[in-house]
Amino acid sequence: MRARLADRGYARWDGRLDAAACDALADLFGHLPPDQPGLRIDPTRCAALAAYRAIAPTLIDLLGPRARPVRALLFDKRDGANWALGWHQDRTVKVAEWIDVPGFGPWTRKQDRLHVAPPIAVLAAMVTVRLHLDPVGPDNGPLHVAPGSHRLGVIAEAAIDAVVERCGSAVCLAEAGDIWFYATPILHGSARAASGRRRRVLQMDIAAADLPGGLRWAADAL
Ligand SMILES: O=C(O)CCC(=O)C(=O)O
Repeated sequence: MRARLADRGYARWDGRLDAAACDALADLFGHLPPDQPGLRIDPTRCAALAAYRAIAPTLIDLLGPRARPVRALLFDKRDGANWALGWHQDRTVKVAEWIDVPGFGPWTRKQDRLHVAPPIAVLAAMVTVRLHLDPVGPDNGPLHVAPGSHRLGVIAEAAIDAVVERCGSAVCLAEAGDIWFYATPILHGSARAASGRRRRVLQMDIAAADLPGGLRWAADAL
């Protein structure tokens, strides 16, 4: 896993979640309003899930003993809440307070949420995991990634097409219970799902390090 993640920037977990772990995850999706594609959930709650406990040893092996979820999102792609996302890097983290620290910015504040783009080294030290509750075939809005793009630092908008051309693209298909691991800065995107198909995913960003200069992950302040 470590070598695959370092080299290509993505890897499927060697195991698969069992039915009980999937059922507990499915319960989380009960809180999602029918027309809403995604929902942020409390990342500290995720650490208690059987699904998280199953992958915790791998995360600790990758990032160290302080590996913990710092952001968690439920995605439910389906009729009525379907979307496509073009190629992009996830560039922001959610923090507890605004403290001006060199290398951090720009800042955005929406309702109670404060996000900042950190130096790329912060993102490069993170792993993103996606836990799948439904089979994901080519027509079901799978994630596409550009292998190796996680090693290229911040990729300017204007350079994205050329990077994808150079790196190529890989499709992350899944069976129910599969888990994909990504280097957080990897270029990725996804297409709409075909009509009548559902694609539920719990996505978590995992970090082990504290932020510098007194900044705190929002998750650590919950
Ligand atoms: O799940 C998806 O379809 C895309 C998610 C994504 O690109 C993101 O969270 O940045």
